[in-house]
Amino acid sequence: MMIKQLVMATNNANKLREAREILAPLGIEVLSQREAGANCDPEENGATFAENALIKAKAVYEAVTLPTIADDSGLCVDAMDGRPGVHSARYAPEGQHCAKLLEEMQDVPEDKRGAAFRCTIAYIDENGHHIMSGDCKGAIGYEQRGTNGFGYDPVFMVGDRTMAELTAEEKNKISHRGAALRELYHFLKERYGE
Ligand code: ITT
Repeated sequence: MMIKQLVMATNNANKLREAREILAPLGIEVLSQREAGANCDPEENGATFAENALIKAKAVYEAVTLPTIADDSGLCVDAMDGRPGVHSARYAPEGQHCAKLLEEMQDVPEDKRGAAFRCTIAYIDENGHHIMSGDCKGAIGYEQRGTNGFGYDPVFMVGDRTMAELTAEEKNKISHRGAALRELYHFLKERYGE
């Protein structure tokens, strides 16, 4: 039987909203960890997105024993050797991530401003765990633009707009999170049928 409901192990309301927007049309309801009765915030001390996603998913799965996903994601900037990467959330104090990144990138020329958002999803149920990933390639702009989305979206250019200037629907179609969650859907269909 196809899974109809998942718990998302996150304290990030924007990730939860996007996962709902992406999975609802596919027939999967996403409960927050709080709705499922878990209140977890484990230390994310893994060296990779996959390790951290699994740490978060396991903590909540142990509390709720319902099919659970966790998302570990971040921004990898070419000119910064892939930083901030797994440290994206800890790169700057709350609300200062975009400004700090623009400052660190201020002398980097146009053709060296490439970057990618990466998202790894860990899924766990009673049959074990599975890891999925998605990427979204773009470039770092020169100023913050747009008010949609969250995090680094106002400085991440896809074509001539920032991710924060896209509608939710436009973002979800091309985003790292959209790609990883659609892969999750295909995995679940393989494992559990239609
Ligand atoms: P949880 O661990 O509770 O899920 P978190 O916000 O701490 O929430 P991460 O540890 O995975 O999540 O850190 C992700 C970082 O990458 C964080 O700074 C986000 O703002 C940023 N990020 C992830 N996806 C993004 C997106 O779609 N747009 C902009 N920034 C994003």
